[in-house]
Amino acid sequence: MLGYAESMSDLSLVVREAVDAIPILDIHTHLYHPSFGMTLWGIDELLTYHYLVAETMRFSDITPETFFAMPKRMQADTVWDALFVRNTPVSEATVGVLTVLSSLGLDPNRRDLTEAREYYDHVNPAEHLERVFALSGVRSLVMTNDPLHPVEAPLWQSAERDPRFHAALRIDPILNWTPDVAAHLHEKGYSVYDPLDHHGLEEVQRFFADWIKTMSPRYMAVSLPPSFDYPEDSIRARILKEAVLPACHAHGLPFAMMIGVRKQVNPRLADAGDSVGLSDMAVVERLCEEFPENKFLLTVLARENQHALCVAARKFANLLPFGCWWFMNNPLLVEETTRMRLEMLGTSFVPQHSDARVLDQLIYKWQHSRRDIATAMTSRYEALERAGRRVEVSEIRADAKRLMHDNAASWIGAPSL
Ligand code: HDL
Ligand code: ZN
Repeated sequence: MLGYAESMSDLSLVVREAVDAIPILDIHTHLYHPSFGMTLWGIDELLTYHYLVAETMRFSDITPETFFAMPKRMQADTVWDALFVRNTPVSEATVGVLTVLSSLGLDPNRRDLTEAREYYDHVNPAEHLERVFALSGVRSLVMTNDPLHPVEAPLWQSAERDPRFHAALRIDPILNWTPDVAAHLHEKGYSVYDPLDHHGLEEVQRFFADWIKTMSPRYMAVSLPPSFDYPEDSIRARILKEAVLPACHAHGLPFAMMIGVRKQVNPRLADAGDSVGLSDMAVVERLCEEFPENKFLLTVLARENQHALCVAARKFANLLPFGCWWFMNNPLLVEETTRMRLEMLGTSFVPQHSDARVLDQLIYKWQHSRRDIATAMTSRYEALERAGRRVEVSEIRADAKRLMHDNAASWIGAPSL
């Protein structure tokens, strides 16, 4: 269909088709190279995703301790019974599971897991991986890679790499410096001691340089609490200023900050035990101003911080908002946040990342997000129409390409489409 959309209903259809047609670059996930054998997948992992565990605890009289003592399959049965059988699965995480089942050709109306288990017990993992890429529309993705992880770190020496899986050097333990971290780096041959002195900071940079050489990451990343401040008289601020940002600049890597998580407010829930807090975006503005040669990726966890994030991005072109993270990844908030960003930043941001921890989640996280991003985009094209400005289909397609792939690709040095 050439030329501009004939009517509003055509417009939303054109936008939806344009967004759906773009192969996605998923800029933040918790998936791994297939050869690492670390990627979670299948119906039991889908159902025991920590979002669903938290929800199950609200509907079930089972204690977390009892739940976590169960075998994985029994945990999955417990979640399924509580959220999908005895109650209506209306939450985003439960609907997501049903989107995955439907997309795989399984019946989402069944009240049992027999068919799903039959599929997953017999599917060829490599074939399933390709199906997930096809059904989700993801062309490539960025992992979360921890050089201090005892299982993952050794795999980087020998395991086969899939070019669709880009690395991200995740440095939470380094920035949340402890004597144990110092001991670990020292044990690995870096003359690092606690407390960290100037030479130690140089050694931390050498540690980064070694892992950047090993992983070829697209960015360095960290999650930070709402209390994160800069400048401040802290070891975290020193490592950030004297090791992390110089290393990022030296290697041409963006620094991705994920701000607003309050860790383990309910430790009994394990991975489901983290919460959200309000962050101060002035901190981000100070970093962008002090380090104008560094590029920053930023996602924030609190809905209330999204507007200030947009304002900060208007002030600093070296700041790129990305995604609707974690508690933000719900249809209402994805649509609201994307509209806000379009209205304040035009198309100069990355609307979404999946944050997928389970391979199959790529299917629902992207099917749902593409729909909500397209709705937000349509609202802006309608504003153009009201202003008397025709919208060309070619413009809509170009915008979709920027938002769903090329903005992320250009920022992290991946090939554009
Ligand atoms: O720190 C992070 O990258 C977060 O995404 C955590 O992994 C969090 O537990 C999560 O899974 N959010 O969706
Ligand atoms: Zn994550």
